[in-house]
Amino acid sequence: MKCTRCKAKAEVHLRAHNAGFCRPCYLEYFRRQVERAIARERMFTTEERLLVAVSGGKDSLALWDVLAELGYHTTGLYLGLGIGEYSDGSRAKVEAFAASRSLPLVVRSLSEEGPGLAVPDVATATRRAPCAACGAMKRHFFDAAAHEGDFDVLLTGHNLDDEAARLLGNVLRWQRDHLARQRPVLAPTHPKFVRKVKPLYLLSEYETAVYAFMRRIDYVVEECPNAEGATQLVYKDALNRLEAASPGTKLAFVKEFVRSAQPLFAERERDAPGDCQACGMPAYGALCSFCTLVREVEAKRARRAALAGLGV
Ligand code: Q46
Ligand code: ZN
Repeated sequence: MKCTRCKAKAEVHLRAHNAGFCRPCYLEYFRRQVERAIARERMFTTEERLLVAVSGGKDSLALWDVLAELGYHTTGLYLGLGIGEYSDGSRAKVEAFAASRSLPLVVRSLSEEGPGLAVPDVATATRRAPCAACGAMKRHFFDAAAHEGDFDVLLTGHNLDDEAARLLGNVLRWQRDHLARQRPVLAPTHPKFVRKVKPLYLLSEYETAVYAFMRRIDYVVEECPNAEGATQLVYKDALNRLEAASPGTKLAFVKEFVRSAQPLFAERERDAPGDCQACGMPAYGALCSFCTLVREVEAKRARRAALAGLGV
C-alpha cells in the first residue's frame, strides 16, 4: 500500500479511515487529528495552562508529547497509586519522559496522602473494588491539583477505544446521568473545577500506539493488574469484533453520539455541586466522595487498632 499523502511506501494502514501513511506523514496526520479535535471542540488555546494527567501508559504520554510539540504550555501530573511494581515502573517511565524533554512534572503519591491511601489498602479497608476506590481518588487528586496549581484545563489521554467502551457500557444500561456527562469537553460546574478535556477521543488505541512507537516514547507496557477482568475489557473486545467486521464502527459510534445524541442527554444534567464540608472541593452531599472514602478508611483502621489494643 502507498502513503495516501505522499505516495511513498506506507508503514501504517488505517482501515477505519481507508488510508495508509509513511512515517513522516503518519506523524503529521496524528498531529493534525489532535489539532482538529482541539479546534472543533474549542478545548483550549495556546495561552492557557494545561495540566496533563499521565499514567506512564502510551496514551497519556503520546498526548503530552504531541501537545508539547505543538507548543502548548503543559505540565504533567503523575499520581502514584501504590499498586506494587506496576506503580513503581510507571512512575519511572513518566519521570524519564519529563526529564528527557525538560517538561515540568508534578508527582503525588497516594501512600503518602492522608492516612496512607494506596489503592490496595483502601480497597481492602473499605471493601470496595480497587477500581472504584482508585477512580474516586484519581478524580479528587486530579481536580485538586488543577485547582491548587491554578491551571486552566485538566487533560486526560482517553482514546477512541476507551470512549467507545464507556459509551457501550452506558448505553447497555441506559445510564442517562453518565451519558449526560460523556463528552470530550466538560465545562466547570464549580469554582474549584477546571475544564476537563480529552483531545484523543477520536484516535484509536492502535493509532496512539503507532504514534508512541514512531516517536520512540518509552511507556509502561503492562496493564494495571486490576484491569484484568474489568467489564471495560469485555466491551472493548466486543467492539473490536464489530470493528473487524465493519471498519469505522467505533469512530461512527462515538463521533455521532457526541454530535447528535449527547446534547439530548446533556439537557438533563444534574445540579451544580456544593462544597465538601471537610475539604472544600465540590460535593453533591455534605462530603465529597473522596472525603467519604477517607473517613471510612480512618474508621476501619481505628477499629482495627482498638481491637488490637484489646488483644482481639
Ligand atoms: S489504574 Fe486504577 Fe485503572 Fe488500575 S486500579 Fe483500576 S482504575 S485498572 S485505569
Ligand atoms: Zn472532600
